Order: sequence, then C-alpha cells, then structure tokens
Amino acid sequence: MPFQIIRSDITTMKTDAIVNAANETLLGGGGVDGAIHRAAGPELLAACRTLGGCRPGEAKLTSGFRLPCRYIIHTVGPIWQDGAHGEAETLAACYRNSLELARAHRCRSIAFPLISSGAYGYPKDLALQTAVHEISRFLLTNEMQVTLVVFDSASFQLSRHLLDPVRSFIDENYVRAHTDVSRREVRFLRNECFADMAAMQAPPGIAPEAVRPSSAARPQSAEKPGADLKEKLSQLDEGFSVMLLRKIDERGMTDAECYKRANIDRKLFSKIRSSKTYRPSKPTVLAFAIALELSLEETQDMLRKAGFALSHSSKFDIIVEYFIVHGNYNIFELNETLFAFDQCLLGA
Ligand code: AR6
Repeated sequence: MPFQIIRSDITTMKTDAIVNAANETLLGGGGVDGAIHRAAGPELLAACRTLGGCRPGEAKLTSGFRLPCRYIIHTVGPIWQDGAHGEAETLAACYRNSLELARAHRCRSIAFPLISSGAYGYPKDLALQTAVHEISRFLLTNEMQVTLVVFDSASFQLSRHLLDPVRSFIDENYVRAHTDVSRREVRFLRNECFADMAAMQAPPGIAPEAVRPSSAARPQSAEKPGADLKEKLSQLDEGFSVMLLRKIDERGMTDAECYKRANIDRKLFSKIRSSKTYRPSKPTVLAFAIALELSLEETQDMLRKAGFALSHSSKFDIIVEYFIVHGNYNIFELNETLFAFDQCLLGA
C-alpha cells in the first residue's frame, strides 16, 4: 500500500528511511527524537554534530546506525503558537522536504511520526490533516511506500468535521447484531484469491478449509453436468478486472492515475490488469470504486463481480458507504477515518 497509517514505535520500522521530529540543534531531545537517539546509539549524535543544525521546515539526513532503517531524516517542525504564524506552511515543508530528500537517496519506503504534535503543541487533528495532504500530494507523482506512524491512540485525533458526521451515520445505519470487519477479519479476507472466495462463505475467523467440503462429503449429483451448464458457463458476465479497465477508459483516466488514487501499488495493478479472472479482496475493490468515483449502485455492482457486497452489519462498510453517498472520494481522508474507527484501510 503506498500510504498507510499504523500504530507503532517508529524506531522499529524496517523502512529505507524514518523521519525524526527534531529540534533546531539536531542534538537530541525528548519524544520521538529521544527514542530515535537512544535506539540508534551514540554514533547518531556524533553524525548530527557535523550537520550544523536545521531550520524549521528543512530536512537533513544521516545514516540509521543501529536502527533497522538505512537513513534517518531529521526535520524540525514548527512550534505551535496560534496558527497565524505560518505554522501550517512550515509543517507542510517538513513533509515535502523529507520526502524529496528520501527520493534523492532512492528510498522506496519511509516512515513519519506526526511531526510537531507532541512537545511542539501542534493540534493533532490539524497536524494529521497537513501530514495526509502533503503525503498524498507527493504520491500522486511519485512511487514510494509511505507510513505514518502514530504512537498511541491518544495521538490520533480525527478532525471533528469528519468524526461527528461519520459517527452519527454509523449510529443510524449500524445493524445491532453486527459482524464487524475488523482488522483481523479483513486480514483474513485479504489472503490469496481462494481464501478470498472461501471467506465469503466462512464466518469471520473460521479457516476457509473449515467451510470447504471435502470431496468425500460433497453430495454426488445424480446426473453429470449437461450442455445447458456448459452453455451458461460460456456466457459469463464481465469479471472484476474487465469492469475495472472499462470504467478507467470511460472515466478517461490513465491506469497510473487510477491506481494512485486507489492507494494501490503498481505491481498489484499490473497483476489485476493481466488477469481477466483476478479475484481481488474487498478492500481492493472498494479502493478502485473510490478512485473511479463510482456511485453506490456502481460500487455494489463492482463488488458483486468479485463476490462481495456492502452490508449494514459492518462498520467498515458503513464508513465506506458514508464517503460514497457524500461524494467524498479522497481515499486518504477515508483511510484516516477507517483508522480512527479501528478498521482496515483501503488499498493494496
Ligand atoms: N514513535 C512514533 N511516534 C512517537 C514516538 C515513537 N517512538 N515517540 C513519540 N511519538 P514529539 P514534536 C509521537 O514531542 O512535537 C523533542 O524533544 C508523539 O506521540 O516527539 O515535533 C525534539 O527534540 C507525537 O504525536 O515531537 C524537539 O525539541 C509525535 O511523535 C521537540 O520534541 C511528535 O512528538 C519536537 O516536538
């Protein structure tokens, strides 16, 4: 997935680069800066001493030393005053310059903390908005795996303009006896294509094998399949990938525009493109529905091609539906919301 948000400790990230929310001296401090220096070892401080500090919005690079990443990109976020002192521009520059530096060093993956949202007092919802905006803008024209690492749930705050309406939409639509598609279940849904198909019949958490009858248990039909079945099989409707490519053409989009807006990486897209019978996972289908700005009806149609449906007994489905019916096709904003409700994200 080109852009994902996860809860983790950034010092454990095995990405090509991680970003440090440093101060102007670059000589270490508290928060994520302290954690990175502790984990990288004293060689990091020695390297930082040679860099001559860093101004807010700029970014400088060192090796990762004892960390599992190759590089550490040090950037200095703005100290929040009241929002009228250019804080948003400086914060945006932190993300832009860090991403540029990573690209210049041929990084294929990078992880960011939520810069300025700790000791520097930047309101977390606004810090998140800027982060998502700058990262998604960069990804429209670049190939990189970008991860936003959120340390704890308290540091992830969705802006109220999204949180409140989504919450009431869920309350209005959520079927009480639900079977929520939580991260665990979607992980199950995301397994290989056969598992995808079996998952549609299996209750969440039950292995596909458990619902696939063994040949011995399968009822034997009295007659062998006849010509009418053969005929039906020769008249199959268009499948998911054919529909996807048709919709891309109808929208006048390029393939790259489509997979980038779907938060899907190029390799997966090529795989789907080259196989007429590709069986995608449900989050992948929905990612393309969002990228193509499909109506709810068209989305249901595309889901059916892959054997899925939207249901009001799943919080995940209701959140996606909320975005579609409100014409909000920003996948990154949708993923922010899914993350806030502890649901799996859309994309590869
Ligand atoms: N992994 C991921 N995120 C973390 C981690 C971690 N290990 N530790 C903290 N965070 P902050 P700032 C989150 O204060 O606001 C330092 O002293 C944290 O929850 O680290 O840019 C520097 O030297 C918060 O959401 O950075 C500067 O003086 C986010 O990282 C000053 O703090 C940023 O919090 C910079 O302040």
